[in-house]
This record gives sequence, C-alpha cells and structure tokens, in this order.
Amino acid sequence: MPVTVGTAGHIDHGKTWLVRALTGKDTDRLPEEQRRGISIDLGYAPLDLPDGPRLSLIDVPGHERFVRNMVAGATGIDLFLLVIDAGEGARPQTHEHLAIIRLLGLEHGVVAVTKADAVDEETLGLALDEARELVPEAEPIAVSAKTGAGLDDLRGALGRAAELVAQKHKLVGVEAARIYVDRVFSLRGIGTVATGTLWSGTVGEGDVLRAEPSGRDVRVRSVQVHDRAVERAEAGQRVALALPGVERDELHRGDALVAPGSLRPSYRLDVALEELEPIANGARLHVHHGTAAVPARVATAGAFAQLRLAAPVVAARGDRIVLRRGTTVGGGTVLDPTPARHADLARFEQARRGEARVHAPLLVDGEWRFSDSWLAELEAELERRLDHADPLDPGVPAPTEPWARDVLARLPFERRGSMLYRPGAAGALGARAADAELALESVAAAEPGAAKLEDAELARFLERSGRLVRLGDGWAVSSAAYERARSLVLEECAATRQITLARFRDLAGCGRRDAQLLLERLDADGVTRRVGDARVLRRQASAPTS
Ligand SMILES: Nc1nc2c(ncn2[C@@H]2O[C@H](COP(=O)(O)OP(=O)(O)OP(=O)(O)O)[C@@H](O)[C@H]2O)c(=O)[nH]1
Ligand SMILES: [Mg+2]
Repeated sequence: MPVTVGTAGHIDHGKTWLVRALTGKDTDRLPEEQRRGISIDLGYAPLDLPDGPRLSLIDVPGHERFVRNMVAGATGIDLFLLVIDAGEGARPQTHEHLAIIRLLGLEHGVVAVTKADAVDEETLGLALDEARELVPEAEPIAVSAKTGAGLDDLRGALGRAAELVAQKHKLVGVEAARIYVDRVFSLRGIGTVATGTLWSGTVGEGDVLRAEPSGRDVRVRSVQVHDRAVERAEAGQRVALALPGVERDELHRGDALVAPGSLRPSYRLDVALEELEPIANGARLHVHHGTAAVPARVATAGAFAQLRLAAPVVAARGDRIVLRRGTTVGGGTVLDPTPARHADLARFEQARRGEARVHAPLLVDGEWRFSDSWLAELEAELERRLDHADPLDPGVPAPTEPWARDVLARLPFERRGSMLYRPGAAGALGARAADAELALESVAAAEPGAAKLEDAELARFLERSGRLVRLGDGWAVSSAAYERARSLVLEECAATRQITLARFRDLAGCGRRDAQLLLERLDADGVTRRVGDARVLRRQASAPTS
C-alpha cells in the first residue's frame, strides 16, 4: 500500500535540503524559489527505502504566508516528517504546522533535528529534548543534509512509520475514486495534466471522473505515478492524470475529481469543532479541505458548527478540515457533508451519531426519500450551473446518482442524453457565427492535418455539433479527416494487427505532430491502445464500422 509523507517545519529549517539529501531531487523548481532560496509551493519526490516500499514525499513551504499551501499538501498525507533546525529549535511555524498535523488526525510521523553539523553536542542535545517534548510519540533523529549524518537512521524510522500506516490502510475498504487537484499544467503533445493524491479508490486509463465543482465529466487518457505510466493507481498514491479535452484553465488547485455519482459538492458542512482559539458564532474564516481554501461563515452550537461556504467543496463524513483566520484557529471532523441549513444542537447530535435525517436522498423500502428543502437546493444548484453553462450549448451534465431518475422527474428540466437543459433551450452561435465559419475554414484548409483553434469554447461547440474533432493542445481536424484516420487505422490493423506512428503518418499524409495527436485521440476514444511503439485495436473496436 503506497504511503505519502509530508514535510513540516519553520521557514529555512532545512526541509527542502533534507528532501534532496534523501531523494536526490531538488523540489524548489520555481525560478522565484531558487532566487529567494525559500519554498513557495508544494514539491514532490519519490523516496525509495532500502529493501522497503517506495514512499511519496511532499515538500511544503515554511514561510507563514504560504501556510495555505502547506495545508493543501498536508491534507493528502499519511505520515509527517517534522524538520527542526538544531540551532534554532522550535519556532512559530513549527508549532503551527504541528497543530495542523494534529487537526488533520495524522498519528504517525518522524521528527528530524537537522543541521546537526552546525551545532555543538550540548545544543544538539537540547534540541532533541525539546523535540521529544513537542512530539512525545516519535523519537527525534539528529541528521545533517550537508554531511549525510543520520540519514540512514531517518530512512529506517520512515520505513517503520510507513509500515504502521500501511497496516492501517489495509483495514480501509475500497471506496469511490477521489482526488483533490494540487497542480494543473499542460504538456506538449499530451495536453492538460492534473496531479493530486488519490484519497480513495483507484483510477486507470479510460476511466471517467467528474470534475467538481464545475460538474464536468472528464476522461482519463493515461495515469502516471512519479513519472512512470501505470495501468491503474491505487489509494494513497500521487497521480498525474492526462485529461484530453480539458483546457488548462478549466481545472484548478482545490477542485476535486471523483467517481461520477459518488460525492456531490456542497455549500455547507456540519462539523465537530476543535478550537485552538475561541471561534464565535458568526465568525468569518477560511475552511481548508482537500486542496481547497474557501471563505466561510460559522454557525456554532455547543461543540459543533455548520460551516457556510462561499464556494462548494466535495467532502465525505469523517473528513478533517482546518480553520484559519490569519493563523490556524481550529479544525474539525465532518459529520454531515450535505446538511440542511440549521444550527441547533439536537440535529448536530443526531449527525454525530450518524442518524440519517431524511435530507439528502435515502432509499427506504425501495423508494427514494428526500426532503423538500433538499430538492429545492438541488434545483437551485442546477439553475446556478445552467446560468454559467456555455451559451453555445447551454446544458449541464445530469446527475448520475442512483436516485437521479426519481428526482429529475420532479424538476423542471429537460433531459437530452446525458445533459440537462432548461425546457426548449438551444445553443446559439449569435455573434460568433462568423468566428465559427473561420474556424471551420481553417480546419478544412489544414486537411489532412490539424489546425490550431484559439477559442476553446467555440471548438467544443463545433465538436458537439459534429463539425470537427478536437485533438490535444487546442488542435482540431475536420470530422471527415478524423473518420478517414479512423478507417486507415482499422484497415491497417485488420491487415497487420498494429500500426506505428511513422506508418500512420505516411498513410494519412499529414505531419508527425498531427499524426501523433490523431493517434492519441483514437486512444482516448477507445479505438486503439498503445503497446510499446505501436498501436493495436482495443477489442470492442476491432470490427470496422466504416
Ligand atoms: N549546515 C547546514 N545547513 C543546512 C542544512 N540543511 C539546510 N541548511 C541551510 O539552510 C538553508 C535553508 O534550507 P532549506 O532546505 O531551503 O529550508 P526549508 O525548510 O526548505 O525552507 P522553506 O521551504 O523556505 O520553509 C539552506 O540554504 C542551507 O544553507 C544542513 O544539514 N546543515
Ligand atoms: Mg523548502
């Protein structure tokens, strides 16, 4: 079972150097990080333990201004590696990071007292004593990233802690896939890539995930774990997902990718509160959940609170959250991720006992029951999404939960395929009709190759209306060119069982880049599958249809 380790500790205490000494990788990759000599954003590196498992390391920044990034990194981890400068001892962010680790319910970790080379015996002894007091459950280890002293002991301690976590992992059953996005970037020839830690479930090539809160379904073209392609990644692993058809600016840190129909975004969370500082009824603060940080207002009752969020999050019962207002003021455990609006003690108590109040749909005697207020909220949420839908195709994906059929029958929307529309709504090109003509002309002129289309929304609309097919990186081909490419591949594979990029390029008569993009689209569409340097047909596609 894969285990993810996150660093923690005050600015300049030596986290990044220690990660580099352990893994050989410098996680301060941003130019600004290199210039200023501090970490700003999260860094990632694999750590191979001698005859042990491979761990994923997440390096976090110590600067107080970037605690938000630290929390985003820490929410996905299983183990902490608290780093303390032997000469300085514990400082403000040592304490704050440790508080966050506790609020997130992380039980296992290792404390490294580093820069041991720079202090005398006595100072080192004092620092180790202080560390013991701070984190009684972990034996602190004196290390130096400069000389390498103590690194083997540290690897050993990490290995033992990872073992404890892995045993706990085993007790957790398989759940629906859930990833909180921490980075989005685009790669030439691949398109948009999103990374994050897989909290639960598995994810593999060809899976469909729902991006929340946008509600869009996305198809996973390929999965990598630490720069290596895998067929399927499992819970606990850091994953990089290639998502064809998603533009880079359509997905952000904080968004969730979940198995469709498993978890819904919610503007409210009922939590059992843990206060580090008093949190008053009505207080405004930031809720950190997954990789998101969302402004919220708190409605308290006793040791509970309802968090009313300015933007929706996707949470599950039992998730931990951190509350910050300049500094970390508390945290909590989610009791109900989709509660009705309320703030009374009796209902919080019920939620804590896990008693189902009928609010969100519940199957009772073969029938879906839900409250009127839940239905009204769902309708309002769908209306909100429809308001933001693309005017070119003003629909949103319909809910796919088991209750969808019963519930949608009671809402005033029109279902067309997998989408929901306002009754009679139709896409309108309007002022963009001329742009559409130009786009189609450039795609036709590029045949048999691809043309670059700057307006992604327009390209999506034209694809939905069957006039072109989008490839990665904003390139597109005419529908005819795509069909021809598909037939070529089917025919060649029928004759010789496989097709290489070079052969396909010659047959199609286009350039290498366009050939590559076309083949990747055929992979994403489930026609072909990569095997080494060549492509073969996926089984269901092997009977030519055209
Ligand atoms: N002598 C000595 N100096 C070290 C050691 N490790 C780190 N340093 C020094 O401490 C400085 C800061 O180390 P970093 O690893 O960048 O600190 P950090 O904790 O990652 O800092 P932030 O990410 O900005 O919070 C380095 O530039 C080194 O000069 C060590 O083992 N021995
Ligand atoms: Mg650093």
